[in-house]
Amino acid sequence: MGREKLLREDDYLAARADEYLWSESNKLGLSRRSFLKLLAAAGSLAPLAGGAMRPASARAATPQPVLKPTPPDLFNDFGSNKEMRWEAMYGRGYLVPNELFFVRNHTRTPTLEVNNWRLKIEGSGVNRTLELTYDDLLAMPAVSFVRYVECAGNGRSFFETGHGKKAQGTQWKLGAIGVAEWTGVPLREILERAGVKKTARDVMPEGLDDLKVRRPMSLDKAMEEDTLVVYAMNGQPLPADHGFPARVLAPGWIGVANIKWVGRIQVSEEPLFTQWNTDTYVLIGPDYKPSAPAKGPILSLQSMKSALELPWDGEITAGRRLLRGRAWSPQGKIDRVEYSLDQGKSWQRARLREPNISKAWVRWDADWDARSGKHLIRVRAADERGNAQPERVAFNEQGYLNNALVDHPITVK
Ligand SMILES: Nc1nc2c(c(=O)[nH]1)N[C@H]1C(S)=C(S)[C@@H](COP(=O)(O)O)O[C@H]1N2
Ligand SMILES: [Mo]
Repeated sequence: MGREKLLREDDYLAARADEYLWSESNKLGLSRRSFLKLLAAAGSLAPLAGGAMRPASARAATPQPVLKPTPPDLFNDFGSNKEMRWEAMYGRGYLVPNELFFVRNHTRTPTLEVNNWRLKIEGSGVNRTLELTYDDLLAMPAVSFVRYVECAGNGRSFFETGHGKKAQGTQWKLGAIGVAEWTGVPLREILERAGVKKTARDVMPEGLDDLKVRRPMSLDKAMEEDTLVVYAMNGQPLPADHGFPARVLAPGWIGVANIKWVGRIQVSEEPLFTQWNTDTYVLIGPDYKPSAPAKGPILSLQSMKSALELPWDGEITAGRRLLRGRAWSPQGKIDRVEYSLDQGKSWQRARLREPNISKAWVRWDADWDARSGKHLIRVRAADERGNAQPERVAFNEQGYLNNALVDHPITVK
């Protein structure tokens, strides 16, 4: 094949589509001709020539719970939940790229048509019902904040290690968290447009997914400057799996308060209850008392944690290396990170790297002369408000908010 210069967009796309056909047909063991026939039969030649290079064979017959690719080197697979592998963050920057951001779906990612999408604000707590289109939302003043979203169940699997009792739910290690730059409109602005009343108490965003996941927050939380209706993530339109066309961002609060695919926000003068604040996302266990109609204390804030950018129970080669990780708190900047190589007998201070953003995280590192053998690395963080990670956390049946210290196993060869 001659090598022409690909300077024009059209030529470039045509040539790439061509190369792509070749490689796909080779992979399938087909001749180029029969592969073309196959594509034509599937009616997929037109989008292919337009640059949307997706083979007919890649189209799944059954809908997947998560739409983006989640390769095993980046994610632990729990069906509709995909956990970020911490070692994939080693050698990256501050933000988690959209491709690597964890996904937590109660059911599955819906595919929504932006032209039909509306956001409705209604209820006894507003003077008028407001309906916004996507364009209306984009026409409002935008703000951006770097914040984390973390699942209330992050760290859940360590209840089994620490208490010998398995909590119900996805057995996350520490990868159900991500930090992104979120762009959108302050929820406060939207509520004010709807004439939010002084007597309003609860604000409940509702998703357009199968279960219509919804979860109230206090009016105070809804009115914070960084509580947003978000339509962009790390400079990209919000990906389908993360809530396209719009989601709520409720910084520092449990993951489920960050409602994806938001279609309605109910504002009420009465406290609001749903299964997501009476039965789930409440603490149930011997150390917790029910408070009707909730079966236990209702969760709001996440808990402070820290993690290492190392494979879990994996292998690394011996030598001088930078031990690296991140630490985060829902209540302020991280003030201190320490690590122990002897199960907490002695602690060394880690260096903190800029930026250090409240309700996001700080990157930390330390020099480590990794000698061969099996190691357990324990990390603990403290924030500027004087909160420190506890040694132990009381068990709760659904395994929420486990921020007890973790011994990270690693083998040095
Ligand atoms: N509509 C809707 N919103 C939702 C969920 C859901 O299943 N449906 N999952 C919640 C939970 S439990 C978490 S931890 C976060 C995860 O956000 P992510 O998938 O963008 O990482 O979304 C929350 N928002
Ligand atoms: Mo979650």
